[in-house]
Amino acid sequence: MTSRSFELFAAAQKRIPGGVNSPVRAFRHVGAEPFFVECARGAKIWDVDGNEYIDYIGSWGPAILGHAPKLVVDAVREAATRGLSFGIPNPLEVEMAELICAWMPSIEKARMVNSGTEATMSCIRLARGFTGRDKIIKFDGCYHGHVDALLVKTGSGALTHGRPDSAGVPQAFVDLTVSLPFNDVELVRKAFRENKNEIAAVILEPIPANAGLYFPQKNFLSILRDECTRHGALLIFDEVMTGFRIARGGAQEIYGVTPDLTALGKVIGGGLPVGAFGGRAEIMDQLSPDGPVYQAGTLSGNPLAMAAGLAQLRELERINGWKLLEQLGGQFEKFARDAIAKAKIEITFHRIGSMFCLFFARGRIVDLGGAQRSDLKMFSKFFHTCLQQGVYFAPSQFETSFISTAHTSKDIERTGAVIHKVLAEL
Ligand code: HOZ
Repeated sequence: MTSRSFELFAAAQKRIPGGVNSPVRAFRHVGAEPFFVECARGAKIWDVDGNEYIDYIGSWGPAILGHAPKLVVDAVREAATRGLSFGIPNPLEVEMAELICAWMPSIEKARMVNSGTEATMSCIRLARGFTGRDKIIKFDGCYHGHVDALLVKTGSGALTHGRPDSAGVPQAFVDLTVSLPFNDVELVRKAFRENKNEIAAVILEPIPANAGLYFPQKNFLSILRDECTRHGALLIFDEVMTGFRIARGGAQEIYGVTPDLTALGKVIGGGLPVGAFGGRAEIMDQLSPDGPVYQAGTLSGNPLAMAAGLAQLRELERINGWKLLEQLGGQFEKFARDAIAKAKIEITFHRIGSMFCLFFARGRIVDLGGAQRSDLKMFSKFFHTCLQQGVYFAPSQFETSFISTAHTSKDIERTGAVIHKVLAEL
């Protein structure tokens, strides 16, 4: 622990619960205290004590072009000269909705919100309003923000801190949520049979990235699609992490499965607080003022956030960022696999594009149960030793790390050398 960070954290703990504004930042999973950031540029962050790190969090996903890319900062600055928030429609909201619909063809209409949590929460309400049903199927370890109905066997900070079911969520809400192991189609079919005509929606991260990172098995997503259609339920993809990150059209493009509704966030805000949700027009038209489902927000479609997101997404397309991220991810994977092959301990490495995770567990990991086999002590040692060497990975086994287009081959090479050294000594 460095001294200025130590002082700041002591002060923070007096006035902010747990000293943090979001539990994943607390470093408790790795038995430590967080460092405080002085500034961040490109792939690097510097803490308040002058330490430099190669950052593989990127603000938990938004910083796909790296930190503070000039063109995004310029776009925000320029938008700010015209006003910070209007509470009246502005042209950038239309541009953003058009871009989202063009890049993700399952979305015919989109609405902007301020966070991924709001996006999934709004999808659930809309699905209930559209179907006239109350129950939801979700999957163990999938995290969809801190929405009451979805804080059941959830992932991310709740799982990290050992409380995947939150206090404060009324039992009546929990009773409406069926949480199942990911990748188990038989249990999905059984749940539909046992809750006939009661399921409003199945919601999932098509690629779960909040309990580490694992993947849908062959046909899992298409079977979910068929089951939802057969039973009159909506299929909701939470692409807050994967949307516009792993491909221009997100996980739905990669797997070729069309959801009814999609929740988005992170990269679409370019680092400012943003979420969005969208889907088929007949469903989205149920929203107020056209329809009976209420959903609103003073800052929704905020001009600064729209300007930042549009600048980031257009630049990503201009440089074909997805191709570059795949190259960097491939390079990272090669270094990581070489180091793992030489290590004495069992590690399972998962990657898709610019998202990756090292599980300190052996064997196939396709669900939360698999992720929970990980050796958390070993993970913690790995995390700290990498941090000491200037490489910052997610401070929890139950999170995913991210590469940005600002990472250079040299950064990746240096990280590879660090992983190699650290794993050899574990
Ligand atoms: N969704 C982020 C990754 N699991 C966590 C962000 C947060 O909870 O602060």
